[in-house]
Formats: sequence, structure tokens, C-alpha cells
Amino acid sequence: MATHHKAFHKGSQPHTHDTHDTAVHTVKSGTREIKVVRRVLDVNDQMAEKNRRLFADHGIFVLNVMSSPGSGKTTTLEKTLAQIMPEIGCAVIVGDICTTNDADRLAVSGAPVVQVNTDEFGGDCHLAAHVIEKALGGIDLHGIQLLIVENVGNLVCPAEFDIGEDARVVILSVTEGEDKPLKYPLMFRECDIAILNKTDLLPYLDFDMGEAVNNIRQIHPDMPIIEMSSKTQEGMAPWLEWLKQQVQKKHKRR
Ligand SMILES: Nc1nc2c(ncn2[C@@H]2O[C@H](COP(=O)(O)OP(=O)(O)O)[C@@H](O)[C@H]2O)c(=O)[nH]1
Ligand SMILES: [Mg+2]
Repeated sequence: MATHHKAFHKGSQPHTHDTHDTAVHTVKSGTREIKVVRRVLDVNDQMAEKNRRLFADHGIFVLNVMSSPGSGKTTTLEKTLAQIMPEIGCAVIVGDICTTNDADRLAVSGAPVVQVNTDEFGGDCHLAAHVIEKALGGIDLHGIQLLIVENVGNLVCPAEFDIGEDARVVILSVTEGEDKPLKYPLMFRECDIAILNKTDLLPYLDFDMGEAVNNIRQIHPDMPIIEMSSKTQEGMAPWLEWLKQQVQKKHKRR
């Protein structure tokens, strides 16, 4: 049982959340600081392109997994890795403000796991492209076909930062309420597939699945939506099928 994950800290990188906040204020108070934010995002986009070229060279499919804290990202990935390895060679980068808890859980799969902690610089709410580039130093890209990035838990900032991924998945659990796609539209617009997780809890909740699906469709009409429980694994097969297809397609394009 491999537990070879590495803790990774951002070193001397600036804390971009400050700049990100500044953007929200400057929309109202003038143009000057908007340029500052643009520049930061441009730099991120350039680094994301560099990452993307590296992944293309290796034929690696990169999946960015995003959700609120506690929606079931790590549980879904634990079960996913158990199902698709060793047929598909996988590696994981996991972002949290503190702790290596998720890396510990995911390393049980045998996949190399790099934990990014964002706490030292004010607790960034997302993983940026340069952080991924640094984390890649801890992973041998030869022999893997799938790199999974579990982003920092929140439905806002991670959607704004391209990390060079091929696809994005948003996980919404049924305990969070049907209205979240309407409240956090960018996340649902930017993602390629949505998982509605924890369906095993539906008998105990007032959650209206039809309304949740309609709300997602309002934001992103043709997005595939998978209803499943990562706890019981009921409904998980279409998710695994989608993921395997993406990995194969990327591998063929190489
Ligand atoms: N009932 C139920 N609980 C789940 C399911 N998926 C995750 N959980 C639980 O939800 C909590 C948070 O899960 P975790 O995977 O750590 O979420 P993350 O913060 O998004 O990575 C844990 O207690 C999990 O056991 C599910 O499908 N059904
Ligand atoms: Mg997690």
C-alpha cells in the first residue's frame, strides 16, 4: 500500500486571492486596478497553456474536480481510482488550505499523490496554474494517462483559474440545495460534466432532483449530469464510462 504523497507549499508565490478581491472592488471604483487583475489572470493563462502542452506531449488527460467542501470529491475519487486502476495509470494533485488528510485517503489507491497546502500565504481558495506546475515536480508523468486535480473546496474561485486541464467536473451533493447552480452560475457554466452526489440520502431530504437538473440546464443546457452516490457507488457506472472515454480520446490524439 503506497503512501508516497508529498506535502507541497507554494513557496514565494504572491497570494492572488488579494488581487482577486481587488477586482471585485475595482469594477465599482475605477479602471486602474482592473488592469492589475487582468495581468494576473493573463499570467495564469500563459502558465496553463504551458501545462497543457506538457500534458499533450505525454498524452495525459487532466481532470479538474471542483465542489463545495464536503460534497464528496475525495470519496468520489477514492472509489473512482479503485475502479480504474491499474487499467489506467493515475496520479493526483489535491489542494487544501491545511492538512494532508485527503492525500492520505487518496494514496491508499497506490497512485502517486501530491498534496498542495495553500495555508502559508493566507489560504488561497483555488489552485492556480503555477501551483500545478510546481506540484508536477513531484510526479513522474511517464506511464500515467490520467491526472486528477482535486481543487480547493468552494464553488467560486476555482472556476476562474485555468490550470491547463482538459475537462472540469463539478460535484453538487443533494444536501446543498437545488438552487446552487443558479447562485454559482460560473462554476456550472465552466464545467463539462456535473455529478449530483449523495443520492443515497434523498429519502431523508426535501431535495427536488428535477428542479436541480432544470437549474443546471438553465445555466449549461447540454451538460451531462450524473446522479450517483459515491458512498454506495449506485449510479456510478456512467461516470466511470465518461472518464474512461475521455482518457482514451486524449491518448489517441497524442
Ligand atoms: N451519505 C453519503 N455521504 C457521502 C457521500 N459522498 C461523500 N460522503 C460523505 O461526505 C463527507 C465529505 O466527503 P469528502 O469526500 O471528504 O468531501 P470533499 O470535501 O468534497 O472531498 C464524508 O463524511 C463522506 O463520507 C455519498 O455519496 N453519500
Ligand atoms: Mg476532499
